[in-house]
Parts: sequence; C-alpha cells; structure tokens
Amino acid sequence: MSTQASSIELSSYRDQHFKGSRSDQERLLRTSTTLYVGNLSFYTTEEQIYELFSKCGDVKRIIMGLDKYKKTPCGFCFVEYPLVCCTVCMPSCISYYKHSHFFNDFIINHCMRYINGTRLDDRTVRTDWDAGFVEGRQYGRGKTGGQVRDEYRTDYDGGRGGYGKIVQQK
Ligand code: GTA
Repeated sequence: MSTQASSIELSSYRDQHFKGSRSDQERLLRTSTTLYVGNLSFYTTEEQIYELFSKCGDVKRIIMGLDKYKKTPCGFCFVEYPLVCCTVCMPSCISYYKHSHFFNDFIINHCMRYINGTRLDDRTVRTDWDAGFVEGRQYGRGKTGGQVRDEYRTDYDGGRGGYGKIVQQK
C-alpha cells in the first residue's frame, strides 16, 4: 500500500514557529493524527466540531483556537484522532508508530477529502494537515490576539468579529 499514491497533497502552509527542521515538519505533516480546521465562526462550539469530525472516526481531542488575550474562540481548532493501525496490518502489527502513516491514509485523508469544503454554521470549513498540537499553538498569533489572517482581512465577516482588526483600527 502506498501512502503517497492515495494521499491528498500537503498544502503550502508551514508553521513558522515549528521547533525543528523543515524535513521534521514535513514528516510530521504526513504522519500525524492531527488536523487543523480553519475558517470557523467564532460562535461554532466544540460539540458541533465533534459531531462533524466524528463522521470520519473516533475523535480523541479537540483543541479550540483562542484569542490570546480574551481567551475566546477565534475561528480555528485542532482535531486529534487516536493513533491506530489500519485493519490490514492490525493483526500482526507490533509498532503503532512504524505504521502511523496508514492511519493518515484512512482517517486524515478521509477528512481532507470529505469534510474539507463542507459547511458548518453556514461557512466553508477548511481542513489542513497538521504536524501535531503543542502547548501554545491554540492561541492566535496576531498582534491583537486573534489569527494573523483575520487582522489583514478587509471584508466584513459577521461570524468573525466584523471587519479585520487593521481595517477596524483605521
Ligand atoms: N496546519 O493553514 C494552516 C494554519 N493556519 C492558517 C494557522 N495554523 C495552521 N495550522 C495548519 N495549517 O498554531 C495554526 C498555527 C498556530 C495557530 C494560530 O493556527 O500554526 P495564526 O493563524 O494566528 O498564525 O496561527 P500563523 O499561522 O502563524 O499565520 P500565517 O497565516 O501563516 O501568517 C504568517 C505571516 O504572514 C504573518 O506573520 C504575516 O506577517 C504574514 N501575513 C499573513 N497574512 C497576511 C496578509 N493577508 N497580508 C500581509 N501579510 C500577511
């Protein structure tokens, strides 16, 4: 079974704050059991996200993205699935980590294929491969506390606090 053949290509996003080499990040993006979910409404709840992402497999944990200062949802989250082997290697598998790429093929790929681009709270959900959650990543990195891209936004988006913060400050 080939991981590459059935995988959806990685997006161009790379975390500039990642502690490690570029190749470490690439490897983790391909093998981790975590998804980044973006373009969420600030009003979407963890329960709604849980319900949607459970369609692809048992969800282990959801980490809501929070405004760094207000500690309120700021439009993204991480969804973690448990690390399990595929049914093909399960009977004889002695190392879950060795085969973790199979997991990507079966569940993360499924999310990328079937949940990416669907609607949640009347918005288009964007899923992305993620290298894995580490403490601190749940906070927006923008100067005002939310996501960086939200500060630069020039359109009006009621589900994400109106205009982008830079426009609001003008
Ligand atoms: N896996 O697509 C993603 C993703 N995004 C967008 C954010 N995260 C993601 N993870 C995956 N895929 O843990 C994660 C981050 C972090 C958390 C919050 O979400 O790893 P953030 O959105 O506040 O900040 O992250 P991030 O991701 O570091 O910012 P981004 O969008 O890549 O921007 C990087 C730099 O580009 C900025 O510092 C800014 O100087 C510049 N920039 C971004 N957008 C604009 C713009 N519209 N105009 C001008 N410059 C811009």
